[in-house]
Amino acid sequence: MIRLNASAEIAATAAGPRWERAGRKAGIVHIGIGAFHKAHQAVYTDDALAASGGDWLIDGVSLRSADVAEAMNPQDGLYTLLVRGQEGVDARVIGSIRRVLVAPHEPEAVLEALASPETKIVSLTITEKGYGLDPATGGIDRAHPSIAPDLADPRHPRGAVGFIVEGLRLRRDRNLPGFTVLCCDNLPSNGHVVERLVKEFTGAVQPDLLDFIDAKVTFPSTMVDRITPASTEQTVLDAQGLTGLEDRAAVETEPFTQWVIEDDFVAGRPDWGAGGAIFAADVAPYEKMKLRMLNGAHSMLAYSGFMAGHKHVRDVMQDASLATLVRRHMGAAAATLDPVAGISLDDYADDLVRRFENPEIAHQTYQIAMDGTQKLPQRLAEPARFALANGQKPGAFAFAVAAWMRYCLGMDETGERYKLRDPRDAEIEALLADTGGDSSSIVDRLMNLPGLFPDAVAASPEWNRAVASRLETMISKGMRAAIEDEARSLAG
Ligand code: CS2
Repeated sequence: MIRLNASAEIAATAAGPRWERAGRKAGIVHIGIGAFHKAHQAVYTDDALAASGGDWLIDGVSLRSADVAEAMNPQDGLYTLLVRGQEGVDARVIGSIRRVLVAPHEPEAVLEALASPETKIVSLTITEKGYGLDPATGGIDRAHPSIAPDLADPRHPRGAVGFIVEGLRLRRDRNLPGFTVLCCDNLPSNGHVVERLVKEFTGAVQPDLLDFIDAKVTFPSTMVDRITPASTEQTVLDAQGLTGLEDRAAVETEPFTQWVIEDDFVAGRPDWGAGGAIFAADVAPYEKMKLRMLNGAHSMLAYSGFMAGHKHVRDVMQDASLATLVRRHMGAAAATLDPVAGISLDDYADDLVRRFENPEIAHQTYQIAMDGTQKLPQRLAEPARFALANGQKPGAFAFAVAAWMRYCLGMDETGERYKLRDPRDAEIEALLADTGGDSSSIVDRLMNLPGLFPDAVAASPEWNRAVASRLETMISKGMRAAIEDEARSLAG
């Protein structure tokens, strides 16, 4: 079998890019290249190149592992996107990525890409934990592993913020224009978050660069959405079956996709509207809706579903009681939102349920359960704060948080241990070491983890009782009983 690459007969497979790649330059450096970028922004960029052309190829950067580069570079950056819908699987070869750089192996090449006159946009998908955000202040965490080494040695960065700042310093020194920093992670007001981090970091290492950043760099916020499970051996086999070419970099995703972007670019952008991106003056209402309804429900069903023995989201949705709780969660989350222009929140919830039910997508509950401390504030704690302050019942959020706490115990109901996979897992384990399974002390300890819950929530007796009673059932009677009790209490 011929390996997918620029000289393979892709056109013969009917799946190949329908636009000319040769001679185009890269206008985008994307930090954190992985399955999500390949199933989302890179696809919009491929559509934009097909519709309107331009020098908008993407140079991807991996901050840690060489795996993506090793799979993609021998294929000239080409890969197959499998879209798994109820009607079947669609395969398409995406051509928008030019190459992948591995930052720890070739930091100079990454800096040169950032400082290239051709680079106009630096986009990011490095997950919530990649930013070095101090959750208690919203500013930089100077002790964070992605920040501390770069503060000490800013000319040789390792983390995303350090790379961006050093890249901007080089541009300023070479009299080049700035670029747009485009955050595509699930953080509220993600552009503002990154702007604050970049400026605080700059203030600490190179304060004379701040004027350049103020004048020449923008940080539009974006809301990104596409459910993208980790690729598996099956992804690769199905891609090969459909295109007839060997492809080690295939990814799979669902048919639904959404991208809402603040249109504030200092040096232009691809015609992403051609791929369906929406440009809005204020992305915050969309972000909040997605974080609280989609991601909040995801976290709830991931912790409770994992503990109840459901491996995938689609299995959770076949569990009638848990599916009821997913619906209830979306309704409670919707009640904390302002109206979103042009969107019916009821219809949005119906669509989410259908997406979660998609039998073709094997999205693991354990994958979503990862990094809970980075996800809970915007997904569960903020809507809980709103509910408590506005006389709404906090039960849906309390159930979700109790399920996360149960998960934090690190042992399933058969006695099997698993890894929490959270950057604060050691802190959590130490806090829970002597609680002896007592739900009130577990709640007490975890509610007071710095930066996780706003004071108004952590100090609310109503909230603490609501979480502790549910956690007590989860521990003493098991997750199945807790789910049934919760679903029954809604019916009654
Ligand atoms: C999920 C998200 O892993 C998670 O925490 O909730 O990755 C989710 O699938 C995406 O945000 C969907 O756009």
